[in-house]
Amino acid sequence: MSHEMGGRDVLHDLVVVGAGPAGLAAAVTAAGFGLRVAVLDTNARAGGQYHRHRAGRPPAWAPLARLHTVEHLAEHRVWAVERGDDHFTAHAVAGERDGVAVTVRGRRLLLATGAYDRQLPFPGWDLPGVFTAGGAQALLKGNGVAPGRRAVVAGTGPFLLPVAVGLADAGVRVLAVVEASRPTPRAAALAPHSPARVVEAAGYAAALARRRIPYRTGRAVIAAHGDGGALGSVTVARLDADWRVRPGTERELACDTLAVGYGFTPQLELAGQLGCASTPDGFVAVDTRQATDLPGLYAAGESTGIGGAQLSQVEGELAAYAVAGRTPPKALLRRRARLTRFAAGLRALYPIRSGWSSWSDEDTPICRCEEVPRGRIADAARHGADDVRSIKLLTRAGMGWCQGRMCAEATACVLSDVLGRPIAAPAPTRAIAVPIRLGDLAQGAS
Ligand SMILES: Cc1cc2nc3c(=O)[nH]c(=O)nc-3n(C[C@H](O)[C@@H](O)[C@H](O)COP(=O)(O)OP(=O)(O)OC[C@H]3O[C@@H](n4cnc5c(N)ncnc54)[C@H](O)[C@@H]3O)c2cc1C
Repeated sequence: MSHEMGGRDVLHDLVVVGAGPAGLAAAVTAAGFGLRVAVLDTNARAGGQYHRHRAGRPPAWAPLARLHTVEHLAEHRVWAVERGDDHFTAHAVAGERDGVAVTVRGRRLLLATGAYDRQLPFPGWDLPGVFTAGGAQALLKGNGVAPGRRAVVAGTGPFLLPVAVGLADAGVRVLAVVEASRPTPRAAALAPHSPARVVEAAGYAAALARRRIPYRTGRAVIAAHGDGGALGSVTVARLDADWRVRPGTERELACDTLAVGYGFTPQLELAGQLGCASTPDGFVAVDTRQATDLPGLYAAGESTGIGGAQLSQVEGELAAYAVAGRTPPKALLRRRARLTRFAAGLRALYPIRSGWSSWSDEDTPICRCEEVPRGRIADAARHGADDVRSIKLLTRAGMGWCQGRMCAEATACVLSDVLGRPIAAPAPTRAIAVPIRLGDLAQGAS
């Protein structure tokens, strides 16, 4: 088995999984305290989702300039983490093709694995031309590629704004931003908690206005229609307070691209492997030092709560103080408290309402990997399946490439609709966190 620098023989003070705002801020802060740090990330370039950038075009972000102070293991997919008596081991596969098994050990481990886009199924959401909002943005930011020519941006939350502006900047004609929620004037009360974010949002709003891109609230894309296999148009409808369609309000918009996102879901596979405690709403539970309930294990960023890049960075820095046994500056603690209040306020402004599940019909695919339609899941529920795992065994929903990351929550909602009581999507407890080949598994295990 081959190993890179940072293999079994070196015991780091801190191993970080995830080079986004949280992980990288933690890594460079800990390195600044003299700790030996390794940071592993799936991507070729550090920065995570917010600071995603193209080769040769680094964003202006201070921790990236200090990347040389840590051992940055790019293109390392961590598929398992283990806890020994006095250290943690991360098992990764390095490189895109013909992956090389790499193990990295550390006295402390920080999980900063972020989140991914949350999707709500509707007829046609599997058509070519329908992107997650984050996917469309990743193409623009990471590859400089515009996904199409005429786009609609839909879903809920402030993240739709940078996606729409990014598309417009890239020359895409953005027909509308379709926001399912109805943010109220109460939003103004959040401004003192994060003036920088408010200025950022105002900048996006001004950019939309300049380009005459309409921002429609209380509406959703409830269906996408194919034109010779690819996206040709979408149906936009007004919603009631529970997100059910107001009959007679449906309008069709011709477009070749739909970027759609309903917030974010935390990436919890590695935390699930170690069995650390979670919060009632399904995030990694941490204390004020960003420590989990397992000694030596820390978590920061979106995996501990959806709160934006600035909060993730502050949490990462606080985790580094804790790992180094230092007292954090009071200003940093105050900043976290302010940003946490801002994030909680935003979540309250953009909730997901249960009426969305009425947008899908019997034929709508819920699990796209295994092509399992809503009707088959409902049938299995009527035949006695009363949890997401039984549905998986009976219908294969959640058994494909994404292993339920995209469909587990929607499957639980369909089940809840049929059974008439709330059903929760199970927390991930997979022995293998990311798709790897059997050969990689054999190498890593030997
Ligand atoms: C697709 C997407 C786009 C976003 N765009 C914006 C935006 O434009 N503006 C905004 O304000 N917020 C945006 N957000 C929200 C955003 O995630 C941030 O608030 C911020 O980037 C969170 O920082 P983080 O460090 O917690 O996670 P991230 O930035 O998500 O970083 C996590 C890193 O961990 C890595 N990782 C995860 N699992 C593994 C593993 N098993 N092995 C190795 N590496 C792993 C990932 O590749 C990633 O680089 C976006 C979120 C997503 C999901």
